[in-house]
Amino acid sequence: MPGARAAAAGAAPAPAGARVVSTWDFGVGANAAAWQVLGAGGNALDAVEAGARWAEGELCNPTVGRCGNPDRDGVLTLDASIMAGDGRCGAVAFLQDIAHPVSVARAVMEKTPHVMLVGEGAQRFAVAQGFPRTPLLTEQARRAWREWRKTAEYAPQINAERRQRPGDQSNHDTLGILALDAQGRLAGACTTSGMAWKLHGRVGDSPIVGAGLYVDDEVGAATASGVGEEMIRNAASFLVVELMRQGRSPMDACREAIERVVRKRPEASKRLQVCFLALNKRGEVGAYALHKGFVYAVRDAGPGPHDALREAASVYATEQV
Ligand code: SD4
Repeated sequence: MPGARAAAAGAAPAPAGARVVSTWDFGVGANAAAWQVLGAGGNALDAVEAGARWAEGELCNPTVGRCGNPDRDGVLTLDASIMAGDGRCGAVAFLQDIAHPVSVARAVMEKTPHVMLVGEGAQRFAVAQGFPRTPLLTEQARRAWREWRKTAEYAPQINAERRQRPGDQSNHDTLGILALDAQGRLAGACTTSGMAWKLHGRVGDSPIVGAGLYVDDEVGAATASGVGEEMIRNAASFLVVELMRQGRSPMDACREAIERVVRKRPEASKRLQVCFLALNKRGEVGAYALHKGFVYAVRDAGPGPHDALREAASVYATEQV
C-alpha cells in the first residue's frame, strides 16, 4: 500500500529527544499514530506522514480527508504538503477522490523532480503510483452542502473547526503536524479539505510550502491553521521559522507572525481565525492564535498525560463561537 510505512522493528526504549505536536483536538490521535514511529526510533518524516494519514483516514470529520465538506459546487477537493528538515518537500492541491493526499505529496517529493501537483494531474499521478481512486464525499457532507446552499453565504466562522456537524463522531480542522526525531531531524505535514464552501478551484495555504508548513533542520518547524489566505499573504510558516532563526522562542515567533496578520488587515482580523504552531530543533513548542480557542497536542517520551490539549494564547481573548 503506497505511503504505509512501518515503524522500526525491535524497538528500543522511546528516544528521549523525540517529540511530536499537532493542531486541534484530533492532534492527540495524530500524535499517537506518529509516536508509533518515533517511539520506536523511526524518523520524523515517517512519523508525520503516519499522523497525517491517521487524520485523513481513521476518523470522519468535516475538514480533513474523506469526510470533508465540499466546495460551493459540491465537490470535495483536498490539499496537503509534507516537508523534511533538509529541504525536501512535496505537495498536492485541488486533489479529488484520493483518500491519502499526504502520501501522494510524499510521492511527489520522492518520485518526481517537482514540488507540487494539482487537480487532474495530481490525481493521475496518484493513480499511476497505486493509490486507489475512490469517491470521498459522504452523504453527510452532501447534506451539509445542501443546507448551506439555502443561504450560499461564504463566511468562515472563527473556531468552526471545534463545532460538530450534526451526526459527526468528532469534529476537527486542518491537521498540521511537526515532529523531531531522536537523531535531531525535523519534519512536518499539513492536510485539509480546505475552507468549506470555497470557490471551485480555490487552494489554501496547507499545500503551499512556506505558507501552511515550513521545516528547516537548522532552526525548527511551523505549521498553520485557519483562513489560509492570511497565511499565504504573509508567507506565514516561513516567517515563523525565520523569526526562530533570529533567536525568538517558538511562541514569540508565532505571536509576531499573528501580529503581522493583524497589522496587515486589522478589520478582517476581528472576524477570522489564524493559528500557528511551532517546534524548534531543541524540541521547544509554541503556539499563538488570533482568537481564543486554538488547541494543540504534544507527545514525547515523558509520562504524559498524552491526551491533554494545550490552549494557545491569542490576540483576542474572547472565544467567539
Ligand atoms: C485552508 N488553512 O484551506 C486551511 C483550512 C483551515 O481552519 O485550516 N481551516 O485555508
